[in-house]
Amino acid sequence: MNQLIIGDLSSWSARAWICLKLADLPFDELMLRLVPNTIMHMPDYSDSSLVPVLKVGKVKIHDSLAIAEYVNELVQGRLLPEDAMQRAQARSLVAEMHSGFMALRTECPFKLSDWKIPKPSERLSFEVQRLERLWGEAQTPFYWGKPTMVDAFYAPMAYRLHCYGQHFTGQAGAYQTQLIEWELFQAILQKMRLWSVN
Ligand SMILES: N[C@@H](CCC(=O)N[C@@H](CS)C(=O)NCC(=O)O)C(=O)O
Repeated sequence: MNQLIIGDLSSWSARAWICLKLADLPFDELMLRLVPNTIMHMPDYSDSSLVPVLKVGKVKIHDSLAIAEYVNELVQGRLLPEDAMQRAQARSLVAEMHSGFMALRTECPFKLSDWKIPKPSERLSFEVQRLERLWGEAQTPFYWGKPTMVDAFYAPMAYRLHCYGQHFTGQAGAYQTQLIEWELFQAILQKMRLWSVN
């Protein structure tokens, strides 16, 4: 059986976990407590010292985006929209989440409870507005109507913003609420809450 190695306070792990569940693929999971510098001494789990990692036999697929794309291939593309143009846009959204929003990541680290931003930077405000614009274009209940990897990638961000006191109104807010309440997101959140010491 494939094994997904994830971390207790890891939004990237949550994204990979949701993709596997969305694809309905069987897997075992191993949750590691993310104490700084521990994973680098656990090469059996992760060569990169980061989670998530999906172990498929002897092969370790690391990085949430690589796992999402691998899983998408296994289920004949079900994790992305069928339409080619929408698929390209969906990939842009996933890529932007994966490589962007650096101020949000730095100034608002992923937490499991409410938190305050000391003094938001200009860049952080821009990124929050950017998310509001993107999410304002979402369909309901999911970005492309049916759940895709876009929703898996944005769900932890929806919750993160909520924890930092940012809840959008209008369509962006409706989408944010839907992501937070999504049963797959709530399921991984509960696991992390049980496992985390924070
Ligand atoms: N680009 C990677 C980022 C993975 C990452 O940064 N993982 C963090 C947790 S969210 C980690 O493993 N940190 C190691 C540690 O805290 O020891 C991905 O998308 O999977």
